[in-house]
Amino acid sequence: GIEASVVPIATLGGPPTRTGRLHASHKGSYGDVAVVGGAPGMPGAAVLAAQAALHAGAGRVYFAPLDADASRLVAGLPELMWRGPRLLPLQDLTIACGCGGGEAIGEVLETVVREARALVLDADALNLLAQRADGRELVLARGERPTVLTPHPLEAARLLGVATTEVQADRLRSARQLAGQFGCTVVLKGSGTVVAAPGRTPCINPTGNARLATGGTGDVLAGLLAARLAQGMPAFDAACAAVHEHGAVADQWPAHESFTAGGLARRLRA
Ligand code: NPW
Ligand code: AMP
Ligand code: MG
Repeated sequence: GIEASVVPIATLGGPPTRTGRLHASHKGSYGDVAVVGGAPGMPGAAVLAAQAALHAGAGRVYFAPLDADASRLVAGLPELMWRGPRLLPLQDLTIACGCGGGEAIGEVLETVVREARALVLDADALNLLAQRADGRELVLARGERPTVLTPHPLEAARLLGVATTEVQADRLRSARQLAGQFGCTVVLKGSGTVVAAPGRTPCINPTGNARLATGGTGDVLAGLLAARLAQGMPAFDAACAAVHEHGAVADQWPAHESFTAGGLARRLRA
């Protein structure tokens, strides 16, 4: 008969492997991300977020484009599981939402915000929140759950109802104000990204450079952040880690290589 088993059976809780993942882990151990976005004219935003979530090591990535045309772009990403926005099992998923959502995000935003287990709200999802009289209540309604808003200065200005110059004049204060208003973690993007959350000392991210000033890098950050939340990191920690890593990849970019948001997504690691 067989006398020896030469490979010990690893258990969850054993030492991490070289990749930092546990031997006996499986895709269910690393969380699910659903990307809802990609309206007509900007399917790429949702594709970039989904690609970032995959490369950052999310266990499964569901893709719910708001424009059927996105199908042509996801052909190169067979790892994605396509769902209509209304077919997602939202309660189990972290949602990177509003990446290039356009007006169409309005049809699903409420369901997404009410049902998701954790939330990343970016771009048009934020613009829509700013327009809705009940935007604040919508986010606050579910209380304690990992939620991160990722506005750039103009999106932050829309949420606060002030001019962009006012946001930029005191970025720490603006980020804290938004965190207080929405009761969640806020990432105020731009050079020296600020991460703020109620009851936490805000952080100013030291990484990143003007290479990031190109279309789609914000969408990549949303996908990366969703992956970190899906992997179980608390919201504030996930936000700090994601902006640091996003900037560090741009800082370490090979000088002879052109920089694109797609290339940035592909360089992310679990
Ligand atoms: P300015 O020019 O200085 O007055 P918008 P968007 C300001 C999708 N995308 N510091 C700046 O204003 C997104 O996901 C799709 C200071 C800038 O012109 C959204 O859904 C892509 N100011 C949608 O497009 C790739 C700053 O804000 C203005 C700033 C629209 O999003 C691209 C832009 O804000 C894009 O991601 C800073 N650091 N950053 C795709 N491939 O499908 C921004 N501003 O009008 O809200 O437009 O951010 O392009
Ligand atoms: P978005 O405006 O949504 O496309 O997001 C742009 C991303 O690139 C954010 O993560 C910004 O913080 C980052 N970014 C843009 N410009 C700069 C810059 N000059 N220095 C550092 N980061 C930047
Ligand atoms: Mg953006």
